[in-house]
Amino acid sequence: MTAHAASPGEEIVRAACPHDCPDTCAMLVTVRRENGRRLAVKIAGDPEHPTTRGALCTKVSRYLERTYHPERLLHPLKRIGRKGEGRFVRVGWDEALDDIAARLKSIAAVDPQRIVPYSYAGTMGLVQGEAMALRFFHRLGASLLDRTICATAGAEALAYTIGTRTGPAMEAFADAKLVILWGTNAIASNLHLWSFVQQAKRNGAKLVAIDPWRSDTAEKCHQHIALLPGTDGALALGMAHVLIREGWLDRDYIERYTLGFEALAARAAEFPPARVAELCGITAAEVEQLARDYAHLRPAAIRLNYGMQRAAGGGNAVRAVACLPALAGHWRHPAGGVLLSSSGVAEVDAARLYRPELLAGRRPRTINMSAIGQALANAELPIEALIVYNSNPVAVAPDSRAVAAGFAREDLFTVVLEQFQTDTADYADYVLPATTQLEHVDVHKSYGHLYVLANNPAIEPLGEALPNTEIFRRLAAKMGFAEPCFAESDDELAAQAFRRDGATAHVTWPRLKAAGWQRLDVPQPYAPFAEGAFPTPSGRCEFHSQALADLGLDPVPNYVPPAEVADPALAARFPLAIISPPARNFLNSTFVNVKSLRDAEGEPTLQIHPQDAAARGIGDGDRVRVFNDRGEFELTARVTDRARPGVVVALSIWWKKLARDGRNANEVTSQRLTDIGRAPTFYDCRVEVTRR
Ligand SMILES: Nc1nc2c(c(=O)[nH]1)N[C@H]1C(S)=C(S)[C@@H](COP(=O)(O)OP(=O)(O)OC[C@H]3O[C@@H](n4cnc5c(=O)[nH]c(N)nc54)[C@H](O)[C@@H]3O)O[C@H]1N2
Ligand SMILES: Nc1nc2c(c(=O)[nH]1)N[C@H]1C(S)=C(S)[C@@H](COP(=O)(O)OP(=O)(O)OC[C@H]3O[C@@H](n4cnc5c(=O)[nH]c(N)nc54)[C@H](O)[C@@H]3O)O[C@H]1N2
Ligand code: SF4
Ligand SMILES: [Mo]
Repeated sequence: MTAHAASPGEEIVRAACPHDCPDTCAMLVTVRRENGRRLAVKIAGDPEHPTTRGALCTKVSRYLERTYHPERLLHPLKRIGRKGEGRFVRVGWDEALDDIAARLKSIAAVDPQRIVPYSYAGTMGLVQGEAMALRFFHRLGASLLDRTICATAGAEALAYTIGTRTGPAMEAFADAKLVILWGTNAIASNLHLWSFVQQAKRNGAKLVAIDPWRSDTAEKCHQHIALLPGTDGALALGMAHVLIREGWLDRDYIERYTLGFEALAARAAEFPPARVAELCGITAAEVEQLARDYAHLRPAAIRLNYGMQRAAGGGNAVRAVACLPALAGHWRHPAGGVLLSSSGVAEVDAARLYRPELLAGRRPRTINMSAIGQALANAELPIEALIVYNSNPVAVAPDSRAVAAGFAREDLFTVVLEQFQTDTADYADYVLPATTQLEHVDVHKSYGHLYVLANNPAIEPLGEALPNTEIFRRLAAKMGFAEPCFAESDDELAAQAFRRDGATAHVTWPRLKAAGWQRLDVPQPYAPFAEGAFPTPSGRCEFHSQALADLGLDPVPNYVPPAEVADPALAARFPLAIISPPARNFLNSTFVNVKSLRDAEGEPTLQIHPQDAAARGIGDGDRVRVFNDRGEFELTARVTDRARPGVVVALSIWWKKLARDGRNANEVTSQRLTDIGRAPTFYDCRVEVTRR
């Protein structure tokens, strides 16, 4: 802590941004002592961290406003109103935990699988994430949760293609000559990558955005290809078609380091630019030009983001894109290749951290979090208790009417660990107050860069809030779980987070805690597949995947059209596609209750193209109703050509209760899953829009 000397009476604490964002920023929190308690007075990005470079985004610059928010939950609460109504009374920790333990024991006596955890990435911290929680649920024998709501389509598609989740380092994007921002509004969702991309631009690189919507990012690129949602697989196969037709291939790379070129070539032959143009709603010239640039502007770095895998064919689309750098040989350069996630580099020591042996041979059923609405309605596999932490499913899970109906079940016992009274907390029997990142210990890896980080607590917990770990520790004690692993401290958990070999072999908790962050032990410069070495079964980039064939799936990337386009009757009744990508000032549904950020975002809006608006008599500023067979919600129309014809855009994820009609975009999204990875299809969704 020497480099950033604090003023007298102040101290600077090294912390990490906990949010579900690829940038995982290194933070410096300035703390002062007031009335015997520590008070955080300033939060900033660490200027020495190589990707944070001293800057935090607008959202987390407001983290103090969020931490000291007057509506922070500071005491355990017990429901007195109807489910969803949000009426609670304050209770003591012991009373709450005694009652919860009694309820869980009586359910577990019949079948512990009737108890289900529901969690995602409210914090990305490995300690406050699943460390104590999974130990607890494993010991209990509760249902397992398949955590699919964000990334599994892309993650599994990458696994079948390149064997892991990695790509060019974030910093290396500065050296690319072509940057393709493919389904990513980096200015909103990956700000620090964007600053390296701007460096590339200043060095003469061409920037191309592939996105149905003219996002802030697309607006600043040299070219924007506004394809229809869910058609990326066709575009990638069209690029492969042109590369192969023209012989723009790195034949040596293909020969040495790939598997199944002939099969891929046969598939790509089915995707001539004219056909691709029709499928994607773009021009054949755009396909040709993109392939030409990809072959000739070297190295080319593709930044893929998860937005493009939220459709029925999301897995195949990621696979198709992930084949491109091997065809053209871009992996040879540190600034070439494709980056969807870097989370495969630092490996969590899951066996030590999560203690699967506590299952003691039991094999509980698995519930897919993306279809929680269906799971809560399934009488054959009843769910009697839900324990929610680090997630806000009533706002974020698809097909929200079904989700809310499930949460409203009177026979369901629901506990929600939260920092705020969210839409989900309104349905809880007990709400348990959780600490924020400034109040607890944690350790982080990143899915965007190549560093691990420590989070030191800056202040004491506010009110009676407790870290998730401590809540599960106390609950374990009430349940009579006596294993020593339930007594471990947060520092002990942090020390067990990473494997002691590979890229994290040199990481020790005391050192990380003091330094704040450490680079992973990978070569610098980093070009993971310059000489093949793909961690796939064949050791090659698998254009053809035997593992997929063994599952009865198409072994070669194909174009799988959006499910709601593939159904012509449905597509005719609901002529518009809706996408609900991240709003810049929110992080999923986090920060929606921070007034300054909500004010910056304004109100829930629907961006609609002038033609589509005119056809429906909709003017800018009109209230509109968006609906399909699953549900409906209301927004204010923004008539703009940033939305392409046929596609409407509702930036998300609003808290339902902070929207005028008490609803959000997930009223219309479906519980259908992707081709690979069992993931949600938020952006594979057809609607009609009318003026109110
Ligand atoms: N400010 C902010 N940052 C965030 C988040 C947030 O909510 N707010 N969320 C975080 C999370 S959880 C995640 S998973 C990440 C990444 O989350 P992503 O959902 O990938 O987010 P974006 O980078 O905004 O990219 C989505 C972009 O893809 C476009 N898109 C939608 N459908 C398609 C499609 O079918 N094809 C193509 N090519 N593009 C499509 C959208 O118009 C949008 O511009 O961002 C993280 N960062
Ligand atoms: N329509 C639509 N829906 C979407 C998406 C979309 O683009 N469009 N994006 C999807 C994606 S990519 C994702 S990742 C999911 C995100 O879904 P979630 O992971 O549920 O994310 P958040 O909505 O941010 O909710 C996280 C909650 O965790 C709480 N929290 C934070 N830290 C802690 C802690 O330490 N302890 C406890 N107990 N609670 C904590 C926060 O207060 C917050 O309410 O949403 C998905 N839903
Ligand atoms: S949300 Fe992302 S960009 Fe913002 S501070 Fe956190 S890691 Fe950095
Ligand atoms: Mo996500």
